[in-house]
Amino acid sequence: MSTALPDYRRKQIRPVWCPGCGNYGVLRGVEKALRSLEVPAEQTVVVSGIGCSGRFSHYLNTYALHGTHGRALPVATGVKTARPDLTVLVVGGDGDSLGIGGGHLPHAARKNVDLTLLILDNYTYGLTKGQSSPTTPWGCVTKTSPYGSPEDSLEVLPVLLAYDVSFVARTSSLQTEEMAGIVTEAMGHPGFSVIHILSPCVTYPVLGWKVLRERLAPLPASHSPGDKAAALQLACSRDLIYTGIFYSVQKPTLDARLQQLHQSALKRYSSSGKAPSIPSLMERFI
Ligand SMILES: Cc1ncc(C[n+]2csc(CCOP(=O)(O)OP(=O)(O)O)c2C)c(N)n1
Ligand code: SF4
Repeated sequence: MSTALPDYRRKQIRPVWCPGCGNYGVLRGVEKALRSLEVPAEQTVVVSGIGCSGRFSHYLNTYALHGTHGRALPVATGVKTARPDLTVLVVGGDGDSLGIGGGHLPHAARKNVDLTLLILDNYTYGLTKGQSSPTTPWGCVTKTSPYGSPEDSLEVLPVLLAYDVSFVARTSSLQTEEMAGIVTEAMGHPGFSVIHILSPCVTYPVLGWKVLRERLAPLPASHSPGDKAAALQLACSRDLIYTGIFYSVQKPTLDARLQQLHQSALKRYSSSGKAPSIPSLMERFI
């Protein structure tokens, strides 16, 4: 596939999201980021899970893998490990990334696999018509909680910081310019980067645009992304919902560690005088 840059929108497939859905803003922000990075579209793979957010991968003119519910991260880890030269973007909803797929997050974090995950959080399961999700706030009425949700919502950013994800940011569908800048930074970050994107569902509204307009605030200019304790404190803010880059540190990536292993295994074989071959390796297991 060869694509004339810098056009990343897939013209043949129009988004089927409801008019007014926050996901349109996310698509605009991501397109802007891809344009500013000028990553070749044929070198880019978007892996998505199932949900309205999962349809994201259809709408960009890149390679795409629309997999199963909750499994985008392990699939993307496989893609990146087999082809470290590719740029891999992962997209999932709050249900996909934090509910059914939530168990994959700590492992992507400890591997520091070089991926960017966008969590499109609308506080509900949009595709399946508005059930409560891990981020539905306590007391909210949804299809599965007609008397109000009896559960607390997951604190997304504190959880990501506790997992030591090496790049943690938050933005919203209202802020496509800011989002483009954050996505650009995240995709340039060597390691696992996660962006929590508040993106309202207008058809099953739990998170409303009004809340975003009233409560979003940029991180204080004095915040240093290397300061985890400060990042955690700001992530726990209840009144203001801060947006920006909370945390960013450099750690070895999975790919760099695998390359190292590869080199030391080759060294061991060459010092033994035997060339490594698949049959000689298999012999050890027979
Ligand atoms: C294994 C499995 N369980 C359940 C479903 C049904 N299902 C599809 S999407 C979805 C939730 C989607 O919510 P979210 O991930 O928050 O994405 P949104 O639609 O809100 O963007 C569910 C429960 C499924 N497809 N596969
Ligand atoms: S159901 Fe909600 S999340 Fe899904 S496309 Fe419609 S507005 Fe967007």
